Amino acid sequence: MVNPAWLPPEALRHLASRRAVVRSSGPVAQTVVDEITSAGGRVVSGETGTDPIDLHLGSGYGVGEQFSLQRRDGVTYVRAGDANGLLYGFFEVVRRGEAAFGADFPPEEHRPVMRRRMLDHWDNVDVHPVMGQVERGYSGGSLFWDAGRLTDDLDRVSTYARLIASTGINAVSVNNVNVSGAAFRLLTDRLDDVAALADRFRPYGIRTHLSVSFAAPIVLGGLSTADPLDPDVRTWWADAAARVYARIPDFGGFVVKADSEGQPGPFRYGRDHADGANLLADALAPHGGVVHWRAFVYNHRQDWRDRSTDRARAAYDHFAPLDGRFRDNAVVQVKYGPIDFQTREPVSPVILAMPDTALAVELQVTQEYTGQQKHACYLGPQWSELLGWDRVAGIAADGDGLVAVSNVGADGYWTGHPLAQANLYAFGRLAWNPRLDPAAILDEWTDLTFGPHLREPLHDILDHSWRAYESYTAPLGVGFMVRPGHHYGPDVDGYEYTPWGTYHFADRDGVGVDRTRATGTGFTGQYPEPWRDVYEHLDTCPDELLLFFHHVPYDHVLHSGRTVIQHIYDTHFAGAAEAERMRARWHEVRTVDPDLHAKVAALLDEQVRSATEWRDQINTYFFRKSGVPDAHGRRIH
Ligand code: GCW
Repeated sequence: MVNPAWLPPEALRHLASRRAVVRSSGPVAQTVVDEITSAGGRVVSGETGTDPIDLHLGSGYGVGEQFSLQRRDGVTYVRAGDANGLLYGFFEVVRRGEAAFGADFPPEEHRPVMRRRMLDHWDNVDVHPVMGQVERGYSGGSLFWDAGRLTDDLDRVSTYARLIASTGINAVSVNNVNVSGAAFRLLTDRLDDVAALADRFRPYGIRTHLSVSFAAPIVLGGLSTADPLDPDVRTWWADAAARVYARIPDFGGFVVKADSEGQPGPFRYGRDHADGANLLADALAPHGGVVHWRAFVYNHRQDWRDRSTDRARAAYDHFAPLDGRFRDNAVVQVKYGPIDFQTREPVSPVILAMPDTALAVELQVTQEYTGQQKHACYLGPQWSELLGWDRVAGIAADGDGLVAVSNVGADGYWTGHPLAQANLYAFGRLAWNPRLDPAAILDEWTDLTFGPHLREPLHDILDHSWRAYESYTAPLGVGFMVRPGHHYGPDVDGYEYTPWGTYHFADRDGVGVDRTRATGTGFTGQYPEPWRDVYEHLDTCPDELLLFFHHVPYDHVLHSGRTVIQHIYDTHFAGAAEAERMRARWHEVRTVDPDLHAKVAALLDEQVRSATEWRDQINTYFFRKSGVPDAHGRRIH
């Protein structure tokens, strides 16, 4: 049986024997009716007035996905804008539990801050020779694709749709942004597969999106060019989009990775990213679709000897000058940091630099650089910190929303590590409301999944797990130091002399990347005031980002009062010890399913092993480089 994640039958038990009225129609309203019925509730007409009711759900009270929730005279009312709002209101009732049917409470207004709350799957249709069925997937095979074919288990897709819709997700992209093999043809003769998935997402208010290749007119259409200004190319895309909408009328749109890590794009034709994005935006516009055009563009073939090229600068250099040139339905999708989903990065300056462009911020729920779902690492606090930036959280209002790479696969627990379900849940909730407290989100998830008795141990294990991961991996924002290729585990110099642009520049005297305007790559100049100066100067640069922005000697004293080298030793000993503490805490938990307990225990063993390896490789590396002993005389190899 598939693990019910945060919607086991017990999570809906307070609906049993309740009488509900549902005033709304269509597939999403039908989902709400089915939910109530399968939880043991009764959906009544409410016409006679003699039949007392407990729950009244209706849509058409305003526009959009919002809803209000109220308890009055012993009836709980959900008054929603549209059918999606109805569904979200229903799941709010689920989250409230018995309290939704207790004492009266005045109307509460709920509305999503982010307009589009999207999960991108990096699922390949074929099994990719290097990346497998899911690129950076740590949860087994794909939910959607099985060695070139559409999955036989579409019911599991429905279950997934239900889970993510309950958190507020309303868009999903079903294939990898690196488009290869049969995935090209999802746009044409394999469109039925996409339609079959869309049929499963639709009842949960989720629109289906597709990653497409910029070279599709050549590969699929037999044209000699994919030049965005070529009239035949424009016609080809317009026809392709029309065919998609004829088959899937509520299709969401395209996702495109262009001129990035070998994917084709407009540069080849001497065009820029606005030309490329607008080509697809124009094809989608008559049908109400959007293109998500990724800003993850950099030179992945740089010469490590070339100190003037800085990967951190690339997205801004390519995109910021294009602000104002993108169509309204062209969404520029920007990774949260300037490099690549590291444990700690400053916010991407692109997000702060394009006020006249619809932007979406991209996160990684899949833990490529945060333990690959072998380490317990609750990312709610990281995302919450990021969303504390007004411009990031505010993107919804004038921009487009939040996107994340999903961490789900064919695994029985959905997410590989059972506790990584919390990340999927938290992403949806933060996309709905970026101001939610990640600790409170963890309570919600725990209550639904296990019941409140697990709140305390799970807080003990997860609350600081992201910081623990940061402590035992690359220090002070310098990033990477991972094994090249698969990116799991330490390899301090693994990327140092490669073309990938992810360097730490450690030598016998110091470490870090000088990105200042004064003496470095000038990256700090991509930020507006006050950040361009905050990051530029050693006395104002936050400790946790010091080595992202500066190259400093090992005896540089941090704001914390410690030297850089002592900070490295201390945090690595502490981080690995924290992993051991997390494991010990889990062993005190007695009240969960034995299989789940054993699975998490085994993963925590691996986390402790891996954290110890990180600690020892990093500490040894820097001890050998610097020759500075640990002030506390601990064992360094
Ligand atoms: O983080 C990197 C990954 C690639 C990924 C790329 C991207 C889909 O290592 O596997 O490719 O980012 O975001 O496009």
